[in-house]
Amino acid sequence: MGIVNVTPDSFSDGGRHASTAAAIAHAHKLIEEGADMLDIGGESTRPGAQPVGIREELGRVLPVIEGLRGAPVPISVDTCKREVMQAAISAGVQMVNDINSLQDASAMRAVAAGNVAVCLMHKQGTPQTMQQQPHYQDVVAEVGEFLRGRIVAAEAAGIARSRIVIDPGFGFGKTLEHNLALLRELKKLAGLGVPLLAGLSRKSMLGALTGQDVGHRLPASLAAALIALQRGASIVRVHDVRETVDALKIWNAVNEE
Ligand code: PT1
Repeated sequence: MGIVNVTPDSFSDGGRHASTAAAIAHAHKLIEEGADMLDIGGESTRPGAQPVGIREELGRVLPVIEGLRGAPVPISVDTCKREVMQAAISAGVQMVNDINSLQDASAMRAVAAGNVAVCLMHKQGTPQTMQQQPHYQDVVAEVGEFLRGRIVAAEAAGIARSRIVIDPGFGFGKTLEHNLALLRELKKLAGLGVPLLAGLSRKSMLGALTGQDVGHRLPASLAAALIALQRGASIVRVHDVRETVDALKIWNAVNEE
């Protein structure tokens, strides 16, 4: 899964058009590099990020989704807002990636009615404050219990199990030790019986381990993606598609024997 962030272009006064065109061009580049799906997001959820209003987020992601109509890979929308989900579903996305795990009942209904896939992700707290004091007794058990509950809730709302993907939410209200425990024991989450998505690309846990700033975390990101796949992930959400595809070619070749 290739990441396409749609953020306002602070340099261009052409405003929306420049960032829309840049995001669509980037999406095409990721497809050419071998992405099997794309995740389009208009609201940052990294630690400390500020929320974006509905109109602003819609204005960012919808033109990109519309511009990608007919693309040869499925498109996911990264949002926790019901209005954005509905508009994106009408515009043809095949998946909703909700870091809030459809805990908003209207978001749950929108996805159920829309007949699309969904990624249910664990987080503790909200992006503004989640890294202040993450706390768990047993992070792997608690994340697993949460995700199990969300699968049950989604199925009860009419979302078929075959349309559900789960995600431990690396970096979302987790210390380095919590993130490492989740990666180490990812197999336990794979045991919940639905495909597992892992988003580790360029995250601060990799910076904490390597001392590298965000622009120099590609080697760490490749290692993390491979480890996640070896431990049961089916989808890796990454910025660097070409490099990740190459790494996976080695893993696939070895596994074919
Ligand atoms: C993710 C994810 C996401 N991550 C899914 N969606 C982000 N399903 C956005 C850091 O610690 O893992 N899974 N959508 C980006 N969020 C973060 C969080 C970015 C933490 C950076 C960090 O650096």
